[in-house]
Amino acid sequence: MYSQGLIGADNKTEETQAFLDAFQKRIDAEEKIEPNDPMPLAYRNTLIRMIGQHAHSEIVGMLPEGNWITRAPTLRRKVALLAKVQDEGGHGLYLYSAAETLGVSREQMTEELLDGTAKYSSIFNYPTPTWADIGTIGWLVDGAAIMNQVPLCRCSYGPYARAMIRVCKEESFHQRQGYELVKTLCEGTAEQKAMAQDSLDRWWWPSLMMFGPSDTDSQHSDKSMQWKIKRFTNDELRQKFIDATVPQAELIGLTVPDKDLTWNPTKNRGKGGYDFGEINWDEFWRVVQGHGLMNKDRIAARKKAWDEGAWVREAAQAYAAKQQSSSVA
Ligand code: BYC
Repeated sequence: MYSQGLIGADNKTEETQAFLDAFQKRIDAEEKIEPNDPMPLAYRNTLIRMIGQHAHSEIVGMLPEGNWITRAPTLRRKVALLAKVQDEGGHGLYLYSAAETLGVSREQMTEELLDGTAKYSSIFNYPTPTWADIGTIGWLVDGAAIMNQVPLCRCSYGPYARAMIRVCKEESFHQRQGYELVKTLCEGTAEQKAMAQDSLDRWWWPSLMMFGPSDTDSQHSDKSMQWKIKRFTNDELRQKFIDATVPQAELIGLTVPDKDLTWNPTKNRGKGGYDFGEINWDEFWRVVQGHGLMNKDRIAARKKAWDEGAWVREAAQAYAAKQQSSSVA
């Protein structure tokens, strides 16, 4: 794989202070780090963890929405939903490929997802019992993803940064179609509007949790900021998301389910921002540790797909081996 012989990747090469300083100098100069460049092992491992988690989130994220493809109320909605779910599959594939440039295989990443070693976003462990949830996911979940991922287009690791550019363009479209869906429900019957409000009530807090633990509890943020993998902290991004999203809810006549939500004109260095209520961190950690409503179903679905796809992988490998031996001959 690409990592062979690189500094840090073999666990033997010494990472001297001079090497680490030179690496940081490249980062500070906004140079992109590419797969064959020397990099500290911790930088490599941070990216493998984060890109792997991101790839898994995209693939697991197809499940809650896929649940509604056969029940979309109109052909137009079905086409948009099919395309969106397919886009998420594509994002997963770019991201697995980006992680592979760091010397990890897709098989290994998948095994780690299935055995619980690797994480995926907490948000996908919530169920989608109503059609309004499809709109709310586009609006809030893709909205939160964009807030988090636009800065990742400037991530110091080249393959991740480049993958994010296309992903963000597609997520922006997803966010708009989701908001348009929720807006349509809000302009419909009283029952439809109530369905939209109920959906917002269930998804608001889990969407805020997508940004990760508060900065005081985030283990990886400091190092990731120093290496310019992350450009903003978890709390900074969460605040930006709240400030952008609350007016969108108000515009369509929905109420954000937070009694402590108040406009604070002194926040954000005098630009203003919302104060908001306490996030239920117990719930967050419970879900992250595998005890959310849908964790078991999600992993079972991924395991079934992986097991049932074994023959495809074997056939592809046999075909590749045959092609290679005939080109050698
Ligand atoms: N869920 O030190 P921290 C999408 C874990 S969008 C589960 O702050 P970091 C999509 C974290 O991994 C969603 N686990 O970590 C959208 C760490 O555990 P480990 C995916 C979480 O990495 C629409 C521990 O908590 N987006 O795919 O600095 C449709 C401490 O956290 C969560 C990305 O992955 C969570 N919400 O910051 C379809 C974007 N939050 O690894 C699909 C890229 C934290 O030490 N990732 N943890 O065992 C990131 O920006 C960052 O990894 C995070 C966390 C902000 C998520």
